[in-house]
Amino acid sequence: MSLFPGLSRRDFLKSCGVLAGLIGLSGPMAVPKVAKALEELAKRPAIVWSCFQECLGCSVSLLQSRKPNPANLILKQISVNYHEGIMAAAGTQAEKSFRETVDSKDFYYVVEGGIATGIPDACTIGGKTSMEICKDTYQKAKATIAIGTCACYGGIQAAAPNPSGSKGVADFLKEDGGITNPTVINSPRCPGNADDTVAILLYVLVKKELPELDDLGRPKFLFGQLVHDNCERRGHFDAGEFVEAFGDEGSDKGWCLYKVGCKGPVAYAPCPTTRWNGDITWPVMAGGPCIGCSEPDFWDKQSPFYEKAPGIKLPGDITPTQVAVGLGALAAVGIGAHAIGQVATGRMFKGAPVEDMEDEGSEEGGK
Ligand code: FSX
Ligand code: SF4
Ligand code: F3S
Repeated sequence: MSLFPGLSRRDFLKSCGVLAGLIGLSGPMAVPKVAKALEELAKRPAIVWSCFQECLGCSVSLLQSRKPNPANLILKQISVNYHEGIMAAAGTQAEKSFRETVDSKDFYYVVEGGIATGIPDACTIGGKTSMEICKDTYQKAKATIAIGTCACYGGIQAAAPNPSGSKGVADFLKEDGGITNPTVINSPRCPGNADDTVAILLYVLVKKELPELDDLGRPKFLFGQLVHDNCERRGHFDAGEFVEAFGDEGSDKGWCLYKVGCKGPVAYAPCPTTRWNGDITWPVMAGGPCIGCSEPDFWDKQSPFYEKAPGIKLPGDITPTQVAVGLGALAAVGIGAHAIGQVATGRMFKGAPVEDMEDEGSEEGGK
């Protein structure tokens, strides 16, 4: 009998190909490797999923992924032994499942939501605070993944004045939990994205190692590029074609949203490629600007949401003299024509060119 009921071998291998691409595997062995890992998943590794200070959007995002979809494929194969938001069990029965799984030390820990460190009692489950639960469970898990910006960096609860002292898991463990250099894989975006969650789980299971993380704890294979780098409206940015006000002619034509507040040039996330609602859409595609939700403290640092991100140089801002001098210098050190083109249009060095740091407002809006 198939390990994946309802899925033909052909569709199964097709999904394996999609997942291999997501975690950066290529070559003839990529699909067999992923297939083997998924078949191992059929033995149902255990997940403990905590819901702390959040809106449950990350779980809903995962549950509403489209069929057939890699997320569904994996969810059917994982034993989510404990999930406060969606499990059928309640009370002592739920507690029992939690305790047994955590004590087995044979599980992966997923955290959704911020940790209440200022008012610990602001978030309690079964009489224990989020601080107590998170630290104890982290110490026993095989790996810990923070899903959504709340679990990564505190999220909306952490917006000034942050009354509950909300923090992301890694910051809490380090600053309040007494754990030096905690290892937490951060998967931000508000809400967390289903394909990111699946890709990270699969990466750990297939490669048997943690992905390389950036300085904010995000896997580089997912969060290594700016939203701006892969945006379908990027051609309009480069051509200087901007929406000046919502509902104008530029809006109808699908032009760039930078001038109405898009923070794509400062937000590191794979939104144009791993999207929402069954992979159908993402904020910019739906006509709204990116508000930089993949970045720490985005509620405070990326707002006002409908005003331009400071410090971004527009293509038309580059004078002919600057271009000539810049290209001459690059040619002198032997950089190829393609690379020169990327630099001239701002597509190298992580996307948009940043203006001189002394420019007005340049301290805000960045990472
Ligand atoms: Fe936070 Fe998840 Fe934002 Fe919500 O539950 S990342 S508030 S949309 O979705 O934790
Ligand atoms: Fe896309 Fe926003 Fe960049 Fe414009 S500024 S190209 S809308 S990410
Ligand atoms: Fe968030 Fe911007 Fe992506 S708002 S979901 S990082 S497009």
